[in-house]
Amino acid sequence: KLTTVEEFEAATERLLETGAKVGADAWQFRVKNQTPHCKFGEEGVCCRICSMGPCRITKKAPRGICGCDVHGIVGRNYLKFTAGGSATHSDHGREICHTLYESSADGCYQVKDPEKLIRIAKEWGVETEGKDIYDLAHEVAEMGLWEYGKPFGTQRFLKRAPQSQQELWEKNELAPRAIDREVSCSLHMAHMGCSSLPEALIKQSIRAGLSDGWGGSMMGTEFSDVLFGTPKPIDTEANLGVMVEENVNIVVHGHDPSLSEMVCEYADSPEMIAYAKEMGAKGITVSGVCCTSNEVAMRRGIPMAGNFLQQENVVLTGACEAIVVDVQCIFPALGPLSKCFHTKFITTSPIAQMPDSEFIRFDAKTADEKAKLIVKTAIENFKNRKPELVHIPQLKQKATVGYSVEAIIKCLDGVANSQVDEMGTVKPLLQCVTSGVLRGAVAMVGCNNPRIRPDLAHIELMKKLIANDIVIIASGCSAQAAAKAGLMDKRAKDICGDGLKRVCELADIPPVLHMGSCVDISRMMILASELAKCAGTHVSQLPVVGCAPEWMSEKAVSIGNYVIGTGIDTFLGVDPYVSGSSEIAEILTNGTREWVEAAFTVEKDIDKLGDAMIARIEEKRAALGI
Ligand code: BF8
Ligand code: SF4
Repeated sequence: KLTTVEEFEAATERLLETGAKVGADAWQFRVKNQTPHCKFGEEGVCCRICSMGPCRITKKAPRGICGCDVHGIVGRNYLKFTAGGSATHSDHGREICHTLYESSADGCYQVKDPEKLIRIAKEWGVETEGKDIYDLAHEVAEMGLWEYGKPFGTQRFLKRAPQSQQELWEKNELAPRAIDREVSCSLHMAHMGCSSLPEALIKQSIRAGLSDGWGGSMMGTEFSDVLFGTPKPIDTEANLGVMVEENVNIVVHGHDPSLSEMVCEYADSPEMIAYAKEMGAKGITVSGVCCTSNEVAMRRGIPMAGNFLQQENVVLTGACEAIVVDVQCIFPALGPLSKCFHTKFITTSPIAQMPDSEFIRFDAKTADEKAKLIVKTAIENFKNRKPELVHIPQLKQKATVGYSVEAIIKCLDGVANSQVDEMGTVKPLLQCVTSGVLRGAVAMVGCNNPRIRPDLAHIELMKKLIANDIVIIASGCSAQAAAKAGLMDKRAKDICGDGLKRVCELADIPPVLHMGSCVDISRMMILASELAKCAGTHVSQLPVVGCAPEWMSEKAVSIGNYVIGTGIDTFLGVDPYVSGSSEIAEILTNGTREWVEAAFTVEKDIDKLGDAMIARIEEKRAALGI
């Protein structure tokens, strides 16, 4: 039985009652204070990039003081938004490169998937024969770091795309050069007195997005696999009920697995468990929020306490000894909120420093001692709990996660006909699609956003799509919504169409496949590329679309740009602040087809959004004659 959004909300209501007792604030109240939002901001027509402004475009004032029109202003804002996202994902990737560079046989980090490292090294033309695995790791990590600032050439991983996509990128000057260059070039173009031509601004948005998806994020994913292992199917659980009242609860939140992996490692050590017992707890439970949760769920089966808009709920349980964060998507609200409880809010990265937190600086060189200190701090905080405030909602679902591309290929060997099909390739998957057993695939990604009833769009869309024999690949907070609802339980096959149900049975998979965190959307690009290569088509011809129904962050816009940039139509449930410009809206929803054969659709009505995706998938099938 699936858990409903109503049940999530009832649990939240109960937690907010606890919050009321201690005077806690919550996003539900702040949203009210911020509504209605500023119209100019919503439409993207406010410019404050120079101090002659701010200028806002209206009927009466169609141009800013410098003469820039609404299309230039909306386009520049969109480009800056994208650059913010691209910088953020890519900097995460850079940190992982540094962690790989620090890896050693006897240090804090080891190489857990040497085969993958060797594969990447060969792909990059590095001599691997007879080389010590750590020498190779350092060489490849350094090459990865050069991808951020190299003066010449384009991103190495672009070669993984089908030839046709690479040609489009070359022809339209969209192939991303050094990652940092694309971010800085975007900021340069969006400076006062530079670009205001809509086409130029959107093209650069796509290029900056591609430098993320095929550059920074892809390195983040690939090197995380090298360091921490390539995900394989593993069982876990999701929702707040994974926290255990008798145990010390440590919640990891953020994005970089370098921190969360280490915390998990120490929390699981006999020494720390014994210490927790000594302090009156039965044991230690680590659970996660947001993408770092996806990372450790995919590799270790660590349970997922919740997604983005549930981060405050974790503290509101009164049973969270420490919420340990690194970077991105962390509410500054956690500082004051944790002060209402006994919870320690531990920040660890110079990139994300916040008031009312305890800062334990984490880095690759001292990761072990810092992780130990964090776990100890949490254990020692157990005694400070206020029992009258403790309430953990007993909601949770089982989930099977860990579907990297490598894992999907392996599972699908289960549906392959060993007489005709090549094993160990995407061919069986393609065969399912061509024969119509599966109608297509949707990449469901992105956040929660209070503009949309949290999780409802993710869950309703997934239910509709799987009932129509469309398999879902999910990541980020979308994946967690699915897991909380029960859609990643293999038994969810029973609410699928007959074709998908059959595939789930043969391959022993759930109908919604957890592909990881948001940087792991790069995995989706690889899967789509492999399918297109195998089918001998362009990516854009595949019956595959992307969807971010509840997105909120700059990173999500960067992702959107690289997903359409890779030839995959993308459906959004929230407008990226572009409704103020008919020209920018037209380019994003249609004009980009000329360059990359894909575009955005923005539709706020969930039902229509689902219908539009199904219609697009069927159109693509018809065009292929399948
Ligand atoms: O990178 S889905 S709320 S957690 S931005 Fe953030 Fe959005 Fe969640 Fe991960 Ni992605
Ligand atoms: Fe106004 Fe132009 Fe300055 Fe923007 S760049 S704030 S539109 S004068």
